[in-house]
This record gives sequence, C-alpha cells and structure tokens, in this order.
Amino acid sequence: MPSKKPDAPRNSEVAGTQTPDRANTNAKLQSLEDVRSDATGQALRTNQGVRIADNQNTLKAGARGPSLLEDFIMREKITHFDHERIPERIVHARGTGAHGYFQSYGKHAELTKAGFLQDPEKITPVFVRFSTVQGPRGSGDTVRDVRGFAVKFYTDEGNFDLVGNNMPVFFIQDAIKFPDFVHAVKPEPHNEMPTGGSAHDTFWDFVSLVPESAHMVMWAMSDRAIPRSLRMMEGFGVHTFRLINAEGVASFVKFHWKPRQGVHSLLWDEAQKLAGKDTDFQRRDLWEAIETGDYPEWELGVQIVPEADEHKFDFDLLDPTKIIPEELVPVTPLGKMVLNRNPDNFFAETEQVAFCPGHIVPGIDFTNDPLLQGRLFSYTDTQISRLGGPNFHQIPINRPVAPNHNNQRDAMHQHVLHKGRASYEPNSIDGGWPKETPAGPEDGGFESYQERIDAHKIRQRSESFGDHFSQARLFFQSMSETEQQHIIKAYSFELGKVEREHIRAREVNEILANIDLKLAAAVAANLGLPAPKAGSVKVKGSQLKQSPALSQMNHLGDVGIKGRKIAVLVADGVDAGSVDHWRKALEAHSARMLVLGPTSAPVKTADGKALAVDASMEGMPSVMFDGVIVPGGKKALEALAGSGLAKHFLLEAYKHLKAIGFAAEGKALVDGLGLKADKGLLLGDDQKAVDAFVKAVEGHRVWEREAAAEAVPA
Ligand code: HDE
Repeated sequence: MPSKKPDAPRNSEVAGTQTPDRANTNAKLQSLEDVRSDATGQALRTNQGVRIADNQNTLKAGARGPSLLEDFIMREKITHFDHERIPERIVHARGTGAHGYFQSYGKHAELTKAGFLQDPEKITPVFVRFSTVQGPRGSGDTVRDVRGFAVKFYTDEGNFDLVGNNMPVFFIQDAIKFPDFVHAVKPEPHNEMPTGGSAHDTFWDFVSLVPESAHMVMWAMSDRAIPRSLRMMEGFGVHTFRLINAEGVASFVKFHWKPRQGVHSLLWDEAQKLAGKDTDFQRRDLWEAIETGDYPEWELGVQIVPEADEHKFDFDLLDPTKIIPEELVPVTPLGKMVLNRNPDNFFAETEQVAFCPGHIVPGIDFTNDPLLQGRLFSYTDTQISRLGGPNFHQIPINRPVAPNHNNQRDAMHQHVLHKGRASYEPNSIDGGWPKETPAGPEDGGFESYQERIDAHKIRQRSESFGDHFSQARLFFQSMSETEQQHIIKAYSFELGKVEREHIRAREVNEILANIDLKLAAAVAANLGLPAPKAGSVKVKGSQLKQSPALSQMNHLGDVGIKGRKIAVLVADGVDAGSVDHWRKALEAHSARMLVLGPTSAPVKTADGKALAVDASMEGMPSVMFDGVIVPGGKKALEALAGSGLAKHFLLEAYKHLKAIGFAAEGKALVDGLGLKADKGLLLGDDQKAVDAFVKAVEGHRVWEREAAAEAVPA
C-alpha cells in the first residue's frame, strides 16, 4: 500500500491555482464550466430563445377544442422529448461515473516518456466510469457480474483511456468470439431473461463449450463478482501493454489499480436482497462517499517485464486469459488516483463519455494480444451509432485538454467552426497548418513501437494459448477455505438455474473436473449429478502452487474503517449519552454513522429529549451497513427486544457476519436472540469494546462466525 507520497490538492483547490503545471486541469474544468447551464434567475424560453408565457396549456381551437399544429412551443417541446434517449451501450450499459485526478509518485522516465508519469507536481484530471456488463441501463447494481473500471486521463499530450475491469483476465482469447460470448451472457433472446446475471442456459452452454473461459468464469463465480462497493475493487488493464521510454526502450506491462479502501465483497444473500432493497446500492455508495468528502483512492501500479523476458513464463503474455502472478512479478506503484467530484449531469457526463483502449499517448503502446487488437476497432465504431456520428470527441466530457487541430471536417453534430480554406495536408494556402510533429523525445509526435513482424497471414491460435486450466486451478487453490466455499456455492447456484442437464454435466465433467476435483465433486453433489472422475485434460499446472495476492483476504486496505457505514439502532428510552459516545468513537475513525429508529420520526431519549433519526430500520435494512451498534437505555432495549423489525435487523446482520456492538445492558437482548458473543459480537462500550468493534469492521466480516451463522434464519 502507498508509502509516503505527496498529497495532491483537491480539484476545487486546483481550480484556484495559477501555476503552469495546473493549466490543463484548469482548462478541463473550465471546458466543462463553459457548457454548464444554470437556469437560476433565467426566463423559460424555447430553443430559439423566445420567452414562453404559458407552459401549462397547448394552443387549442377553444378551451375544449382540438390542439393546433401551429403550436410551435408544444411541438418543439414534445419533439425534443421524443428523442431524449440514445442507444445504451451494447455491454456495460449500467454504470456510474466520477471526476478526480491522477498524480504520479515521481519521474518514471526509465519506463516511459508519457508526460503524466514524470512529475509529482502535475495533476492530471480523470473521469472514471464503473459498470456492470450484462444488464441494461436500469438493471440492479449488485448482480453477480464483472465490473468495468474505465479511466480517462486528460493528459496534456492527449487523452489516455485505461478501459479495464475489476478482474484481470477475460472469457475469450480472440476478439472474433466477443459477439458470441456477449450473445450468450445477455438475457436470452426469446423472453429477455434474466436481467443482469449469468445464471441461465445460454451462458453456461457457451462457457462449457469454450474451455478458454474457465479461468475467467472462476473469477466470475468468486466474491470479486459481488463487490461491497465500487470503492473496494481492484482494477486491471487485463491485456499486456507496452511502456516506452525516450530512448525507445520498451517494457511489457500489466496495469493494476489497488484500492486503499481494501478489496471487499458482499455476501451472495446480501447481493440478492440489495437488488430489491436498493437497485442503486453501488452508485449511491460512491455518490455519498464523494459528497461526504470520503474521497476514494487507488494506487496505479504496473507489473514490468523486460522485452528480453517475454518468453520466460509458462503462459503467453499476449493471452488475455492469463495473469502474471504478483509473486513472480510484483506491482511497481506509479501514482495515485483520487475521485473527488460527482458529475453535475448523469447524461451529459456518465452516459456520453466514450472510452476507447485505442486512446493512448506517446510512451504507451499496444501488444499483439488478439483481444486487444479487436477492441481497438470496436470502441470508436460503437460510438458512431450510440452517440450519433464521428464527432463524439467534441462532446465536453470527451474533449481532450490538449488541442486537436486536424483536417477532419463536417459530419453529424459538428460543433467546431473551422476557419480557413485548406482542409487538407499538405497545403500552401493556410501556411501548411496544421503540421505534423516529428517523433522523438524533443518534439513528441506519436510514433508506434517498431516491432519486427515476419509471419504468414493466417487464421490460427498460437499453441502457447493452449493451457486453459492451470491458472484457473491456481486461482481456486489460492483462495481461503471460505472463499472456496463461496465459489462452490456460486457454481451450484448458477448451474442450478440451468434447465438442460447436459449443460450442467458438461461444465462439471469437462471444465471443473480439469480445474480441481474437490470443486467439481462438491458442485456435482449439490446438483445431484454423479461424482465426477478426474478431468481428461493433462493440466501441466502453474509455476506456483499458490498466489496469495489472489485472495481478497490479503487486501484489507490501509484506511481502517474510514467511510464504512454503521447503523445505530434506537427506540424511545435510548440513552443519549451512549449514542454520543459511539458517535464520537466512530467519528474518530471517520466511519459514517446513521441512527435508525422504528420509524423515521424522532425518538424520545431516556432524559426526555428528542433524538432525530436518519432513517427507519425498514427504510435502511441491515444489508446496507457494515456494522451495527445497539446503545444503552433499558426501555429502548426492551422495545427493540419486542420489535420484529429490530430483531430481524440484528439476526440478519449476525447472519451476514457483521460486527455488532451491544451496550452492556443489552445482554438480555443478545440472549433473547439466541446469539453468542464472538470476535465481532461485543458487549460493553468501554475502550476495549470500541477497539474490538473497529477491528471487526476493519476485517469486514467475522469469518469465524460462519458455522454458527448457518443455523440462524434470516
Ligand atoms: Fe469492452 N466494449 N469489449 N471490454 N468494455 C465496450 O464500448 C469490446 C473487453 C470494457 O464505461 C463497448 O463504448 C470488444 C475487455 C469496459 O463506457 C464495446 C471486446 C475489457 C467498457 C466493447 C471487449 C473490456 C466496455 C460497449 C473483445 C476489459 C465500458 C460500449 C474484443 C479489459 C466502458 C462502448 C464505459 C465497453 C467492445 C472486451 C472493458 C462494444 C469487441 C477484455 C470497462 O465497444
């Protein structure tokens, strides 16, 4: 996790500073400012600027008569409304965005000449969009799915888009298979079900027939596919890229984002409940964190492989279904990203942002990963129908801060008034401008890495892409026992929804049995299938037996319980001092405390005062929190003990392995619920209990409770 690094100013502070280094950040902020429309104090007008006198009634022939075609005000309004929607993204339609900045930890000149990675004083503005893959724009946030993690860096040498996911590998090796994969995972064509998930026949049909998907499916069945928060996910560039220094020396790299908040997940039961209780759970979590000043941070790092070591591994660096285990090549930190500003308008920013892995800057280049190569084409192409033409780079959120003069002209939605007569190059009419910039360190024109290729034109997959099971096995065997059980349950749940038995059997016998027999046998037993035999593929196995970096349990972050949500359950008769005590204790750790009552109305404290509550226990159920506190107050504790709502809240939090702190007088309530104290179920509010509570929330779940929690209904 980050060592001592310079602290960057927030965007708001940046806007006020004048140093030349910050000019581009200011320019980006200004360019968004220029198009912001603030109607405060303004008259209501038509799009042509005419002031409107009546926005309530259509022009009619008589008060009870037909409407008149001549009503240009009504027609303009309805016509615009009729066209408000644009096509949603083919994949990653459901998403949420945030602004922030990137700051390099130092000068990384030996690795790359990219300007934004040279100077710790330079603040590069970024816009990030997180997404799910399968569901439509209105689908739930907490479905089991891969999360997109796309970052646009507005560098002063042009935009660099790092369009990654929260998992480091992908389902397929070659771009030509992408439409097949997406058709299989999307809702089924005859009835458009299910929305948002992969638990259906066509997905499992495809992946059980395509063994190269085995590793990624393992990730998708792991807890990584149900993140607790977008703030608590790792991000990965997936493909191997190249970084190139000023001398032209290239290194292979894999990009990583490491969240300072740690890597944490929901439990499957929570994820399912949240899909109903709060469809917007994750976008709300990110929004509120930023609004309350809990700016999430990630460290950008790279695994670096010198060109000479390209063939040193037991897999191919160009194969996107493979990771480089961090134990073989550690992640070198390059800088940090902070998200500190919510968008002003979802459509204008989050919906219209257009990412493309082909947006790179000098010092960064591609490799021949066949999945990446296909992506380079697809992203610009898709914007042409999604954003209505090739001028989508002129939409404010997509505009680079670097100037972009060229001879591309006209087309739909042209916003630029190009001056001059020559829209071609070379020209002698407009002085030859705009002109090329020579490549090389002084001038900085973009130059592709000069890779030597000597090959036949051929449709073939390299043999070095042929091992589909070794890393899937490494992943499973690197998990803790708890994580392995979650994976077994996820496969069992998903395959349990598959109607065709031959698909279930194929996944178990031809995929899982080649990965790990314990996994295959457990899933087979849960599905009522015969015990599988050892897989028929000779799996060579990985260089490593285990990769501890793959287990989330080893990524607790370094910000403690900052930004974690704690519910405090109150009722009439609550001890106000006890509530205050916990408020102070939690504030000291920068956690977010919310007081929940039987209803949204204030409760009366033991000393007869009114205590405002933030929400009712029904409005904000336990699945929305990371921990629960039950403060003192005899009458309040009795009321909670008699309330089905409160008891359900507590039992559910217990079942979901959350930290629960009861005031010492709450013993009868704990006994009444049939619960036993453990590392996370604590009685008392002295410093020892506070410390133990904080530690339990920091650990995210009380895993030791799992067996006891099984028996609790909720
Ligand atoms: Fe994408 N992908 N993808 N993808 N992808 C899109 O582009 C595509 C792949 C990823 O928040 C689309 O603008 C192909 C891998 C993210 O706006 C589309 C292939 C990874 C986002 C597209 C892949 C991703 C997209 C849909 C295989 C992780 C959302 C709308 C060759 C490294 C970006 C759009 C946002 C979006 C194509 C595979 C990540 C259709 C052809 C691998 C995060 O162009």
